[in-house]
This record gives sequence, C-alpha cells and structure tokens, in this order.
Amino acid sequence: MENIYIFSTEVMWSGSPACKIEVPERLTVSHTALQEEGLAERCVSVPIRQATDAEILLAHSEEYLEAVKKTPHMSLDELRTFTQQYGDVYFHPNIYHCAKLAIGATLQLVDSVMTGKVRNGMALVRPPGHHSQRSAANGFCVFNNVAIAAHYAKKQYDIKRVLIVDWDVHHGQGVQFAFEDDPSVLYFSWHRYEHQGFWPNLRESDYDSVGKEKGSGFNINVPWNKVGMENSDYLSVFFHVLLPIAYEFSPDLVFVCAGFDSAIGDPEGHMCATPDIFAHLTHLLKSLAGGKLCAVLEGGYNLTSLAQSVCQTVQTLLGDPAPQTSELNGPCESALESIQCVRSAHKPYWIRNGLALVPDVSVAMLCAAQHARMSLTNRYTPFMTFDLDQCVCVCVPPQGCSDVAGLMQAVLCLLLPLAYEYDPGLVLLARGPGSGVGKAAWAQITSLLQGLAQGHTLGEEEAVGTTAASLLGDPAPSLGPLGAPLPEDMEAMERLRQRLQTHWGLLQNAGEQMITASKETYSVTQMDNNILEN
Ligand code: Q6M
Ligand code: ZN
Repeated sequence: MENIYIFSTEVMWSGSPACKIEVPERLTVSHTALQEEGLAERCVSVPIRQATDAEILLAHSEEYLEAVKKTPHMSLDELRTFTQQYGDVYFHPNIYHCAKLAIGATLQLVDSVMTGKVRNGMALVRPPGHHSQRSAANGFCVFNNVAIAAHYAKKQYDIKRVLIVDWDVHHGQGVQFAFEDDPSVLYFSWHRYEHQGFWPNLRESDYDSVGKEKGSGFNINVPWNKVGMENSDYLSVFFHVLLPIAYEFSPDLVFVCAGFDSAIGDPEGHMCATPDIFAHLTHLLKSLAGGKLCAVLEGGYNLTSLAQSVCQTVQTLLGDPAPQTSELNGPCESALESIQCVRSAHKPYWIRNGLALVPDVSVAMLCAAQHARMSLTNRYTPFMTFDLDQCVCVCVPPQGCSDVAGLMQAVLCLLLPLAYEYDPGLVLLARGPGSGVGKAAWAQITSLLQGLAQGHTLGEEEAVGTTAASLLGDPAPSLGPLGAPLPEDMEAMERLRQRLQTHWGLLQNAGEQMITASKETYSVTQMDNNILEN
C-alpha cells in the first residue's frame, strides 16, 4: 500500500483584483521543495477532478453556488462589486474553476484513503476553504473544501466520527459554523485571536464556543491571545487539550486543515513555531483513526517556511521519523491561560479532572520520575525508559493496568509531555509479563513514542509482534471510544502531575495565577455582554 497522494490545483490570479499573499507561487514552491527533497517521487500523484454541483451543495446553498457560477463571465467591475459583499476575498475570472478543482482534489484524496489505496495523503490546493460559509465567500476561500469532504466521507463511507484539526493560524469559522450542532464531527482550531483583536475578530472564535445543542462539546477553540507562540505551546495544546479529547472521541477519519501560516516567519501569523513541529503534529495525529489522515492545504504565506513545513508534513506521512525536538519547555503564560480556559470550558464534556492509571501506578511513576534512575530490574515492571546512561523510567507495577482510558490519559498528559521535554536519545520499550497493558494500547504507546529520539526505539518484550508491527510503521489500531477513567485514579494522577510540573514545564495545564486570570477574563466578557445588551 502506497502512503500518499498529492494533488495540485491550477495556478490562478495573475490579474487584478489580486491578492498580495495568496499567490500561485505557494503551490509551485511547495511542489519544487518536495521534488528537491526526493519526497515527490516517493508519493503517488493522482489526477484531480472537478467537484460536481451536488458535492458543492453538501456544504453550500444553491443561491450561493449559482452566484459564484456567474463570476467567470463578469467584467472586472462586476467582479469587484461581487467581491465587496464578502470579507477579505478576491474573485478572479478563473477562481470558480480552481475552487471546483480544489474540492475535487480533496475528494479524490478521501476516496483514496477510504478505499485503502493509500494510507494517508495531502492535497496541495488553492483556493483554501476553511473560512467559506454556506452562502458566503470569506478570507481567500470560495468553497469549504474540508467541510464538503467531511460531509462526503460520512455519506459515501460508513463513517460515524470525523475529526477536523485546523492548525492554520486563522480560525476556520466556516468549518465551525458547518458542524456546530453536529456531534459526529469534532472540530478543533487554534488561532491568533488577541482577545478578538485579530481577523476575523469574531466573538465565536473564543474558547467558550464549545458547540451547540447535540454538538455541545464537539467544537474546540484555542485562542492565542499573544503572538510569538513556540513549539512548546503547540505541543502543550496537543498533549493537554486535543489528544485526550481526540482519543476519547475515537475518530474513523482525520482531516487536517493544514495551514502553515502558524509557522515562524509568516506575515499573517507572527508565530515562532518551527517547520519541524509539523512533523510532530502529523506524527501524533497519525495514531488516530488507524492512520487514516487527509491533510488539505489552507494558508501559509512565507514561501520559505511554507515549503519547509509542507515537506515536514509529507515526510512524516510517508513514515520517516520526526526530527529531534530540542529546547522544549513549558508553555508561555498566555498559552497556559488559554489551555486552562479551554480545559475548563470543556470539562463538562470531556476533560477528566486529572489523569490516572491505578493508585499504585502513580506511586510508581512518582518514584520513577523523582529519582530518575530506576533500573530495569527494580521491583516495578517498567513499561518504558528513556536514554541509556541517564534513564528516566516510567513504570507499571506487576499487578498491572487494565483500565485503558486511564492508561491513555496517563500516556497523553503525563508520559508524552515528560518524554518530549526530556528529549531522549533512545527510547527503550519493555512490556513485562503481567503488565496488563493490552496489545492495542501497547501499539498506541509504541507508535506515539516514536516521535521521540528521531524514532530510535528499541522494543523488548515477550510478545514481539505488536511492537515490531508498530516499529515497522503499521498504524496503531484504534482503541474505540474511551470511557471515563476511575475517579480515584484521576485524583491520584492529578496530584502526581501537580507535583512533577515544577520540574517539567510541559506537564503544566493550569496554575493558581491562571485561574485568577481566567476569572478576570470572564468578568470582562460579562461586562461586554452587558454593554451590548443595554
Ligand atoms: C487578511 C488581512 C490582511 C486560509 C487562511 C486565509 C487567511 C485570510 C486572511 C485575511 N485577512 N492583513 O486562513 O490563511
Ligand atoms: Zn490562515
């Protein structure tokens, strides 16, 4: 089975009215970089097609489609007038044609992944889609490529749950609006927000838009209230917000609204995450949905960091190990505040108050992390260690761990942050007899830990098969929707996390001072509402 498909849509907008940053070169530099890195030849390319009217109507109104259909025949003046009814979008006579190809390419990717022709893939398309709404173009977007594709995937295949991860630096409000009341589509977006000061300046982009009615809890917004967010901030949000919820949700298919304006050097985003972070974000998401992942290009306007980020994403989709992460620490204060706010907004729906295995495990972990040098032959059965000369062991006691929900919470919110910050040169995996960790969970752990140490992982256990399969790049099987961990375990784990977070910044997900800050934010919001109402 080949790993990836790439599609490119046609170049457009050489005329005016033109957009200064959403330019054809975005696709050409990305494609050239993939060729130069030898990645393009490792990918399967397939021909793209036009979307049909019926497909466009999955997410748009008939009136809107009919209006856009007229744009190729408009004069420049008519185009300008048409454009002005929407925000930050530029209609070119060729854009309707390109927009249909962008959807068609995305749907070909869905078909290829869902029929098992490929394991995963990326669609390099223009125009982007995530701002586009049922009856409106917006923010360089004409049709909502990913929203249409999510509808399409649910309709064509027996898919119950779709996860959309929007790592573009802008809020994909179009995707949020499309699935707000739909519990079968979980939408996650982080975005530059600056307390509503940044485009598209919507109240609905804040952390308290959690979804509506049946869809409550299925919309996750992480607002960045400061620019300059770094790798540690992005990873913290994955560890403490997205991944625990995504594992509990257990999607059948994952889409990424893959915008790279969240990378360093972007004129829109002003963030500081480096292109190699996208290798890790991709790696972590590949553990979901049995590896079925469709990445679809959205933004990204610094041609250098865009091309590098696309390469990192594609390389990881192809199964190459992610590069070593260095200098990770805790999230910055503003990021921590956002994380705390999102977690408390979602507490009623998902976030368990803390983490857990069984009480004895937390004792084991506490010992392991505090003393940091336990040997493999100690009285605990270790299930993994990092680095050979300076071992950090994380242990499961002989009586084992049978609660998968608790185990995964511990892995995502405790083990991964600790491991990423420790930055080991080697990961040694050992599952002793009677550990109680089942095959599927073990495959997940093995696969997740391969994001570390450039994938240098040694497995050692009685049942070699599971570890070997994951090490060879087989996607870890999905664990299915996870229930709630045992309450006493959650408490024990939370106590452990709190104690360890003084040494390991990436373990932080809230703080005393942050709780106060979020209360202040809340009262300001309340005040704003009162002013609006009066
Ligand atoms: C531009 C304001 C100019 C796909 C995307 C599109 C972003 C549109 C931004 C429009 N505002 N300073 O999310 O990257
Ligand atoms: Zn963007």
